[in-house]
Amino acid sequence: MDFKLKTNPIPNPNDYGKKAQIVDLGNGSSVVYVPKFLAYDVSWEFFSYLDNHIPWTRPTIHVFGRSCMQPRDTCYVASAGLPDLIYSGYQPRAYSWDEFPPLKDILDAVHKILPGSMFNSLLLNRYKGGSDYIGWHSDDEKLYGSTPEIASVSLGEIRSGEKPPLKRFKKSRQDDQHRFALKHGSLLVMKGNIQRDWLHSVPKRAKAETTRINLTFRRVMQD
Ligand SMILES: O=C(O)CCC(=O)C(=O)O
Repeated sequence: MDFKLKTNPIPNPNDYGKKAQIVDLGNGSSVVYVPKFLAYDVSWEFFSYLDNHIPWTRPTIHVFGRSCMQPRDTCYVASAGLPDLIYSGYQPRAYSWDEFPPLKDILDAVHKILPGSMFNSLLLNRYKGGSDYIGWHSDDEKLYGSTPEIASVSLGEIRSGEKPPLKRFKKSRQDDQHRFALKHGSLLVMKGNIQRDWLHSVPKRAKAETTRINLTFRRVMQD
Protein backbone atom coordinates (compact mmCIF):
# COMPACT_ATOMS: atom_id res chain seq x y z
CA MET A 1 0.00 0.00 0.00
CA ASP A 2 1.30 3.45 -0.85
CA PHE A 3 0.93 6.45 1.38
CA LYS A 4 1.50 10.08 0.62
CA LEU A 5 1.22 13.18 2.73
CA LYS A 6 -2.01 15.10 2.58
CA THR A 7 -1.87 18.51 0.89
CA ASN A 8 0.28 20.94 2.84
CA PRO A 9 -2.11 23.19 4.82
CA ILE A 10 0.07 26.22 4.12
CA PRO A 11 -1.08 27.40 0.70
CA ASN A 12 0.94 28.86 -2.13
CA PRO A 13 0.47 32.63 -2.78
CA ASN A 14 0.16 31.90 -6.51
CA ASP A 15 -2.99 29.88 -5.81
CA TYR A 16 -4.83 33.11 -5.09
CA GLY A 17 -4.23 34.71 -8.47
CA LYS A 18 -3.92 38.10 -6.75
CA LYS A 19 -1.21 39.42 -4.49
CA ALA A 20 -1.56 37.47 -1.27
CA GLN A 21 0.33 37.58 2.00
CA ILE A 22 0.57 34.26 3.80
CA VAL A 23 1.58 34.05 7.43
CA ASP A 24 2.42 30.68 8.92
CA LEU A 25 1.64 30.94 12.64
CA GLY A 26 3.07 27.50 13.35
CA ASN A 27 1.47 24.24 14.50
CA GLY A 28 -0.82 24.09 11.49
CA SER A 29 -2.29 27.60 11.83
CA SER A 30 -2.07 30.12 9.04
CA VAL A 31 -3.55 33.37 7.78
CA VAL A 32 -3.93 34.36 4.15
CA TYR A 33 -4.46 38.06 3.39
CA VAL A 34 -5.50 39.27 -0.07
CA PRO A 35 -5.56 43.11 0.03
CA LYS A 36 -7.25 43.65 -3.35
CA PHE A 37 -9.75 40.81 -3.34
CA LEU A 38 -12.67 42.92 -4.63
CA ALA A 39 -12.26 45.92 -6.93
CA TYR A 40 -12.41 49.30 -5.18
CA ASP A 41 -15.63 50.63 -6.80
CA VAL A 42 -17.45 47.32 -6.60
CA SER A 43 -16.55 47.17 -2.91
CA TRP A 44 -18.20 50.55 -2.37
CA GLU A 45 -21.33 49.36 -4.15
CA PHE A 46 -21.49 46.35 -1.85
CA PHE A 47 -20.83 48.57 1.16
CA SER A 48 -23.65 50.93 0.29
CA TYR A 49 -26.11 48.10 -0.38
CA LEU A 50 -25.29 46.32 2.88
CA ASP A 51 -25.28 49.50 4.97
CA ASN A 52 -28.80 50.31 3.74
CA HIS A 53 -30.50 46.94 3.23
CA ILE A 54 -29.27 44.62 5.96
CA PRO A 55 -31.62 44.46 9.01
CA TRP A 56 -28.84 45.34 11.46
CA THR A 57 -29.43 44.74 15.17
CA ARG A 58 -27.37 45.42 18.26
CA PRO A 59 -28.38 42.58 20.59
CA THR A 60 -27.85 42.10 24.29
CA ILE A 61 -25.24 39.41 24.91
CA HIS A 62 -23.99 37.69 28.06
CA VAL A 63 -20.24 37.63 28.66
CA PHE A 64 -18.45 36.53 31.86
CA GLY A 65 -21.76 36.50 33.80
CA ARG A 66 -22.72 40.02 32.72
CA SER A 67 -25.26 41.32 30.20
CA CYS A 68 -24.20 44.04 27.80
CA MET A 69 -25.11 45.44 24.43
CA GLN A 70 -22.93 43.95 21.71
CA PRO A 71 -20.53 46.77 20.72
CA ARG A 72 -21.32 46.55 16.98
CA ASP A 73 -24.30 45.87 14.72
CA THR A 74 -24.84 42.37 13.46
CA CYS A 75 -26.90 40.13 11.18
CA TYR A 76 -26.78 36.40 10.42
CA VAL A 77 -27.46 34.73 7.07
CA ALA A 78 -27.49 30.94 6.64
CA SER A 79 -28.66 28.19 4.33
CA ALA A 80 -31.90 26.42 5.34
CA GLY A 81 -31.84 23.47 7.71
CA LEU A 82 -28.57 24.21 9.53
CA PRO A 83 -28.23 23.86 13.31
CA ASP A 84 -28.86 27.17 15.11
CA LEU A 85 -25.96 29.49 15.89
CA ILE A 86 -25.79 30.60 19.53
CA TYR A 87 -22.97 32.77 20.87
CA SER A 88 -22.64 34.66 24.16
CA GLY A 89 -26.17 33.55 25.09
CA TYR A 90 -27.64 35.08 21.93
CA GLN A 91 -29.35 33.19 19.12
CA PRO A 92 -29.56 35.34 16.00
CA ARG A 93 -32.39 34.87 13.52
CA ALA A 94 -31.04 33.22 10.35
CA TYR A 95 -31.96 35.20 7.22
CA SER A 96 -31.90 33.56 3.82
CA TRP A 97 -29.30 34.30 1.11
CA ASP A 98 -32.19 34.98 -1.30
CA GLU A 99 -33.21 38.04 0.67
CA PHE A 100 -29.90 39.79 -0.13
CA PRO A 101 -28.75 38.82 -3.66
CA PRO A 102 -25.44 40.80 -3.56
CA LEU A 103 -24.31 38.52 -0.73
CA LYS A 104 -24.50 35.60 -3.14
CA ASP A 105 -22.18 37.47 -5.52
CA ILE A 106 -19.64 37.99 -2.75
CA LEU A 107 -20.01 34.34 -1.70
CA ASP A 108 -19.36 33.26 -5.31
CA ALA A 109 -16.18 35.37 -5.42
CA VAL A 110 -15.00 33.84 -2.13
CA HIS A 111 -15.70 30.31 -3.37
CA LYS A 112 -13.79 31.07 -6.57
CA ILE A 113 -10.63 32.18 -4.78
CA LEU A 114 -10.90 29.34 -2.23
CA PRO A 115 -11.69 26.27 -4.34
CA GLY A 116 -13.17 23.46 -2.28
CA SER A 117 -14.65 25.76 0.33
CA MET A 118 -18.39 25.34 0.81
CA PHE A 119 -19.49 28.16 3.06
CA ASN A 120 -23.12 28.00 4.12
CA SER A 121 -23.37 30.76 6.71
CA LEU A 122 -22.36 34.36 7.08
CA LEU A 123 -22.04 36.65 10.07
CA LEU A 124 -22.14 40.34 9.18
CA ASN A 125 -20.72 42.96 11.54
CA ARG A 126 -21.00 46.74 11.21
CA TYR A 127 -18.70 49.00 13.22
CA LYS A 128 -20.18 52.48 13.19
CA GLY A 129 -17.18 54.29 14.63
CA GLY A 130 -14.08 53.91 16.73
CA SER A 131 -15.87 52.76 19.87
CA ASP A 132 -17.36 49.75 18.15
CA TYR A 133 -15.15 46.72 18.45
CA ILE A 134 -14.87 42.98 19.02
CA GLY A 135 -12.75 41.78 21.93
CA TRP A 136 -10.32 38.87 22.04
CA HIS A 137 -12.09 35.65 21.09
CA SER A 138 -11.86 32.63 18.83
CA ASP A 139 -14.54 31.22 16.59
CA ASP A 140 -14.32 27.81 18.22
CA GLU A 141 -18.02 26.91 18.32
CA LYS A 142 -18.50 23.16 17.78
CA LEU A 143 -20.81 24.05 14.90
CA TYR A 144 -17.78 24.84 12.71
CA GLY A 145 -15.78 21.66 13.39
CA SER A 146 -12.24 21.43 14.75
CA THR A 147 -10.25 23.17 11.99
CA PRO A 148 -12.65 25.55 10.28
CA GLU A 149 -11.62 27.71 7.36
CA ILE A 150 -13.14 31.17 7.91
CA ALA A 151 -13.11 33.83 5.19
CA SER A 152 -13.43 37.45 6.27
CA VAL A 153 -14.21 40.26 3.78
CA SER A 154 -13.78 43.88 4.91
CA LEU A 155 -15.56 46.88 3.41
CA GLY A 156 -15.36 50.53 4.37
CA GLU A 157 -13.25 53.56 4.12
CA ILE A 158 -9.78 53.60 5.56
CA ARG A 159 -9.89 56.54 7.91
CA SER A 160 -7.77 59.42 6.74
CA GLY A 161 -4.88 60.30 9.00
CA GLU A 162 -5.29 57.01 10.80
CA LYS A 163 -4.16 53.49 10.38
CA PRO A 164 -6.72 51.15 8.80
CA PRO A 165 -8.85 48.91 11.00
CA LEU A 166 -6.88 46.07 12.42
CA LYS A 167 -7.42 42.46 13.06
CA ARG A 168 -5.04 41.19 15.69
CA PHE A 169 -4.05 37.67 16.53
CA LYS A 170 -2.70 36.80 19.92
CA LYS A 171 -1.56 33.55 21.45
CA SER A 172 -0.61 34.07 25.07
CA ARG A 173 2.34 36.39 25.41
CA GLN A 174 2.28 40.06 24.41
CA ASP A 175 5.18 39.54 21.99
CA ASP A 176 3.41 36.68 20.29
CA GLN A 177 0.97 38.83 18.32
CA HIS A 178 0.33 39.53 14.66
CA ARG A 179 -1.48 42.56 13.30
CA PHE A 180 -3.22 42.88 9.94
CA ALA A 181 -4.52 46.10 8.40
CA LEU A 182 -7.82 45.14 6.80
CA LYS A 183 -8.31 47.30 3.74
CA HIS A 184 -11.51 48.12 1.88
CA GLY A 185 -12.21 45.17 -0.45
CA SER A 186 -9.73 42.84 1.26
CA LEU A 187 -10.05 39.17 2.18
CA LEU A 188 -8.48 37.49 5.20
CA VAL A 189 -8.68 33.73 5.61
CA MET A 190 -8.08 31.94 8.90
CA LYS A 191 -6.98 28.33 8.44
CA GLY A 192 -6.06 25.15 10.26
CA ASN A 193 -5.71 25.19 14.05
CA ILE A 194 -6.03 28.94 14.40
CA GLN A 195 -9.35 28.89 16.28
CA ARG A 196 -7.90 26.33 18.71
CA ASP A 197 -4.57 28.05 19.35
CA TRP A 198 -5.09 31.77 18.73
CA LEU A 199 -7.42 34.62 19.68
CA HIS A 200 -8.34 37.51 17.42
CA SER A 201 -9.85 40.95 17.94
CA VAL A 202 -10.71 44.22 16.23
CA PRO A 203 -9.85 46.84 18.85
CA LYS A 204 -11.41 50.26 19.49
CA ARG A 205 -9.83 53.13 17.60
CA ALA A 206 -10.04 56.50 19.28
CA LYS A 207 -10.34 58.73 16.23
CA ALA A 208 -12.26 56.49 13.85
CA GLU A 209 -15.51 58.03 12.65
CA THR A 210 -16.50 56.16 9.52
CA THR A 211 -18.30 52.86 9.19
CA ARG A 212 -16.68 49.51 8.52
CA ILE A 213 -18.56 46.36 7.50
CA ASN A 214 -17.10 42.90 7.88
CA LEU A 215 -18.45 39.62 6.52
CA THR A 216 -17.25 36.30 7.92
CA PHE A 217 -18.15 33.27 5.83
CA ARG A 218 -18.17 29.95 7.69
CA ARG A 219 -19.24 26.38 7.10
CA VAL A 220 -21.68 24.99 9.66
CA MET A 221 -21.24 21.20 9.92
CA GLN A 222 -24.30 19.05 9.49
CA ASP A 223 -24.79 15.62 11.07
O1 LIG B 1 -14.67 42.42 11.98
C1 LIG B 1 -13.81 41.57 11.89
O2 LIG B 1 -12.86 41.68 11.11
C2 LIG B 1 -13.81 40.37 12.81
C3 LIG B 1 -15.12 39.72 13.07
C4 LIG B 1 -14.97 38.55 13.97
O3 LIG B 1 -13.92 38.32 14.51
C5 LIG B 1 -16.07 37.65 14.20
O4 LIG B 1 -17.19 37.90 13.72
O5 LIG B 1 -15.85 36.64 14.87
